[in-house]
Amino acid sequence: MLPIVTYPDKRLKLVSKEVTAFDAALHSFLDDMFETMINTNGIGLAAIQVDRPVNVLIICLPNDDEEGTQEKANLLEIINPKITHQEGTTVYQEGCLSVPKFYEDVERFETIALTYQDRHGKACTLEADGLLSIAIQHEIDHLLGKLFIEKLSYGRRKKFEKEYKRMQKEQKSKKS
Ligand code: QAP
Ligand code: CO
Repeated sequence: MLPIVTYPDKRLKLVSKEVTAFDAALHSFLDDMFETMINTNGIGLAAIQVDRPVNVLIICLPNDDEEGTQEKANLLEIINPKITHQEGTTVYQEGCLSVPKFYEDVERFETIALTYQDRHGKACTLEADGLLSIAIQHEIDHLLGKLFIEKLSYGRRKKFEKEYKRMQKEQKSKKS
């Protein structure tokens, strides 16, 4: 388990760097990211959220049944992504492991196409829509140092800051 960096930590604002070494260290980091994401009930995680500003993100959507199991067979490991096409708009209530317990509607492109590399450095392409497209866009924003709360309207952002500060105060008083 790796510790998650949470808002308002400034490290979340860093722009991540390209990955050039597709070696055993990268593979064990990807495995640690997966374990961390599953243990924290996440469906997507960017490396910067575990304090590594490199262009790596993982996504594992739950099965579309009652259990909603996340199978490693469905894990997507996306390295050095580049969006090559984007089209349409869609709105979804997003959350983020780095902004715990807060969910708000965000507008994204409906369909995207991208190129990326897998854990071995192999060039891949992917077309995505639905939840996968939203998750990829959310995680690519992390690589650019952006959080979903930055996409909220002025009023909703103010409401978020107020609620989040109150929550942090409550957490602090519980600890001490
Ligand atoms: C990004 O988000 C995402 O607040 C991944 O208490 C967002 O995994 C992909 C989570 C929207 C698709 C649609 C958030 C877990 C997980 C929390 C996550 C929390 C526990 C968020
Ligand atoms: Co996030």
